[in-house]
Amino acid sequence: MFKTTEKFKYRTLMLMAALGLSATWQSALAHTRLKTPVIQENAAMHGSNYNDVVIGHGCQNTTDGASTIDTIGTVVVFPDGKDSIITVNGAAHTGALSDFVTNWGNPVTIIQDSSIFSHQEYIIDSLGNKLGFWTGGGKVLKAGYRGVFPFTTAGVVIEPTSCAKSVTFVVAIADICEITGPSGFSNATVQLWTPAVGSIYDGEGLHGYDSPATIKVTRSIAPLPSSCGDGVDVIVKPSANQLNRDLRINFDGKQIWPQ
Ligand SMILES: [Cu+2]
Repeated sequence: MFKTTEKFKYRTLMLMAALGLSATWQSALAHTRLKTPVIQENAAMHGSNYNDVVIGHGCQNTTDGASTIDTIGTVVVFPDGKDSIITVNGAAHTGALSDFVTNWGNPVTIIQDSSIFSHQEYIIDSLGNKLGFWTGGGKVLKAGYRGVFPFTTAGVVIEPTSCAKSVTFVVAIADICEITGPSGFSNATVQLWTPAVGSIYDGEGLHGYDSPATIKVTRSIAPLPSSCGDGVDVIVKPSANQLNRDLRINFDGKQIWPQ
């Protein structure tokens, strides 16, 4: 039979074990991600899907590596679909994105909101397509708190004659804690949730290395052609060229991050 003190010790140990487990589990989940990472095709007139970028934690201090540094802004960029890196069941695809998606080009709409950061602005290509956005300034996102940054994605329609059963878009996100140039990127200054495609934002060795957010569009309108068998999974990543060009903050005509 347990004495009271032994019972207490046992319970404390079990509680500590449980807390340890949940802390590990939470930090794995706490990377910056999209709140809704899987959606269906959406062909409705002006179809859109409401979503959020969720910042799970700030930057890490150099003393004990805990995420105690506030976030001052974030940049979010979707693949432009022009020079993007496309794989089909893991194998490189040399054709165009239009082989699998009929209407990619202008994927992002900002939902106006200044509850955390004061500024929101689109990242556009030379044709005015909205490929992403940045938000920053005003208040900080305090370390230890989560931040939710709303936006919508345009409805995605999978090419009906293709064998794609899903198309996953890999998103590049930078959560900025301190403004630096690329040589100053560290766990204390930025959290890079980018695919490692050889851009200046790869962040090799840093916390979020090659661990980007994704949004997966599952086929839900036209049935798979019978010749497709089980169908294929398509993954679309932004190119290094695109990230080097688009993953930045321009404000009043001046680049303010990275610098
Ligand atoms: Cu993390």
